[in-house]
Amino acid sequence: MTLAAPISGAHAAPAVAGHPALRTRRRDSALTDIARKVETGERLTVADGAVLFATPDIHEVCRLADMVRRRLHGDAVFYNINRHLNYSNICALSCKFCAFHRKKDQDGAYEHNLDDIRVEARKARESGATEMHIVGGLHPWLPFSYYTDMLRAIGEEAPQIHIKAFTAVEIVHLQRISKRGGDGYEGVLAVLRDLIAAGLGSLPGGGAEVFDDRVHDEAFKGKIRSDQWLDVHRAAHELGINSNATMLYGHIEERSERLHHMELLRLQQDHTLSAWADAQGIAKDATGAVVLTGPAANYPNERLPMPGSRGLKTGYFQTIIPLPFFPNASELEYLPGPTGLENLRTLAIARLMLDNFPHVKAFWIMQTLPMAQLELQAGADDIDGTVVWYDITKAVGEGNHQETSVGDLARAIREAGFTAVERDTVYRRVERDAKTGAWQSAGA
Ligand code: V47
Repeated sequence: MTLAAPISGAHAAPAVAGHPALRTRRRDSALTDIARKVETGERLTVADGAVLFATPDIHEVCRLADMVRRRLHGDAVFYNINRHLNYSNICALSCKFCAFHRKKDQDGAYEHNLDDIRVEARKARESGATEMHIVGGLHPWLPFSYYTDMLRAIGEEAPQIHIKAFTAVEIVHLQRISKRGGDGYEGVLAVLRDLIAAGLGSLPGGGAEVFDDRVHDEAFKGKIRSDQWLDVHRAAHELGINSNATMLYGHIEERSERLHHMELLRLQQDHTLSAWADAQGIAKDATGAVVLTGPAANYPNERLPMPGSRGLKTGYFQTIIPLPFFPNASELEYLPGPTGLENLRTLAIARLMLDNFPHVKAFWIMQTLPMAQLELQAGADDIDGTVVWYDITKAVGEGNHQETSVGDLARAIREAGFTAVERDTVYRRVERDAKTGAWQSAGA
């Protein structure tokens, strides 16, 4: 039986040894220099990113992303036991991509009171969760004290749980309603200080969407722009807490705008990690790039920042989370949303471009678990957690109960060829008593 016809004529591939089926795969020569840079740990340019988006050789893009992912994390894939809590869907904004928001008297509008939140915190503790991930709409009349009381109530019910809460746009909203420290950067710092004192442990990556004014004005006018989003995270890092970053793609943005988004994140992270990189002896280029994804020889001390690392006085971006757009029930419902290949490629490119982000998360709720498994072989090292309830996007034909078990997550990870590692919110390994479920973070 002939498995593959040889390629002939003008497009002939160089002769390759081995199984005849291998001869059907052609390398894109446009990737040769990019592969050299990735192999040696040289930063990719935005122009390189455009080549990675344009190439038909998706296999090579994934291979390169997998190479750097293995340099950073070996065969470990992280998951956590967590609960997402959306305290209210009432929102002063009406972003076109969002199917979550409601106005006060609209069908389906809700807001949880502090007793509801205490119940959720107790359930989270009893289920062994290490994290509560809390976000909501920009609620027009809840006072600032609601938010600090919520954090304190969770701390009372579940003292060991890490609270990752409030996207940057919620922080700016809280700054406005609390009138803490004025409209500028000082005000952001003042609000964050109060929230941290009440129990906030880190910021989630939401609300970044795509850092571009055209896309902002067309799809989420009214939300903060990129400079303010970045400032909120800079302030959180300055105060010593970590955060994540998302990128919502596959709607009205161009691929070049995704690359610009990644470039802005990468630049800010260079500044944040600069002193730490000096203390680790990590060489920088003339632009001050802090590349963490090169070969082992480039890292005389620690390769990755961790809370308490030498020379690290601030928080930092831990993970990039590419979020594929879900059109269902949004004002942009007429758009098709990204394809599986586009999801794979975008995540792999995020791994390659964001060379100073320790982690890349394939959020299984939005990617789906089967897609997340593929992405583990294309740069992702994390799939988020057990989640339980999730209101922001709904899987087709299902409600907001979107729970998966640790067993299912671990099986998906193992089947993709990796070792499942339970982590806490700041990526320390979790040690758990198999009988009682009691847990502690390694090195905490
Ligand atoms: O900010 C809203 C996005 C985000 C849609 O930090 C949509 O660990 C797709 O940020 N289709 C919330 N996306 C989710 C988020 C997140 C999730 C998991 C982990 C972390 C983390 C953060 O979801 C929003 C918005 O960007 N979103 N609507 C939609 N129709």
